[in-house]
Amino acid sequence: MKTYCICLIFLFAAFGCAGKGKSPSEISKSKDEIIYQLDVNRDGKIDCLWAQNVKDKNTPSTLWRKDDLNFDGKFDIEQFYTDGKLTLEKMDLDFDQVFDLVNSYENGLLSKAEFSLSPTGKTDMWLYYKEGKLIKKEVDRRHTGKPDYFEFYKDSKLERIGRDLDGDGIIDIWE
Ligand SMILES: [Ca+2]
Ligand SMILES: [Ca+2]
Ligand SMILES: [Ca+2]
Repeated sequence: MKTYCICLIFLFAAFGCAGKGKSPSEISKSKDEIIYQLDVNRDGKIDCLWAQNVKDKNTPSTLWRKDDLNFDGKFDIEQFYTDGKLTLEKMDLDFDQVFDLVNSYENGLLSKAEFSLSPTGKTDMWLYYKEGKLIKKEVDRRHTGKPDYFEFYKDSKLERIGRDLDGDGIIDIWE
């Protein structure tokens, strides 16, 4: 399901708000900021909403955007930008109105991905990246709120696996 939805997100990115021949409408405008909306599939429900920083007229940059990926009238992805660069992204991958993935970016590169894959809605998997490459994966397999399974990567290759058996956050066994 999640994989399917992630594919959908990429499809949407390719053919959604950025699609040709669709023109957004302005819903609010100040000297610094314009908010746009777009109904991609023309069903009367807004699918894309975004704000542009227009302080510098020559180089407008995105401030934030929200997208409805499955056209149910509810936004499933929220993105926040600083100086035109994506810094934070929240995604509801199974369209239940609860975010399942939060991505953090540094200098435009993914630095951290936090997944909530269990029905509890709590974060249960953390992926850490350095210069865009995966360096560590932590998983809360026992649903205690803390990771108990750890994977360490070098040059994106799995090097070591650690497990915390007693829940004190310290790795007890290495594989
Ligand atoms: Ca729509
Ligand atoms: Ca939706
Ligand atoms: Ca969800």
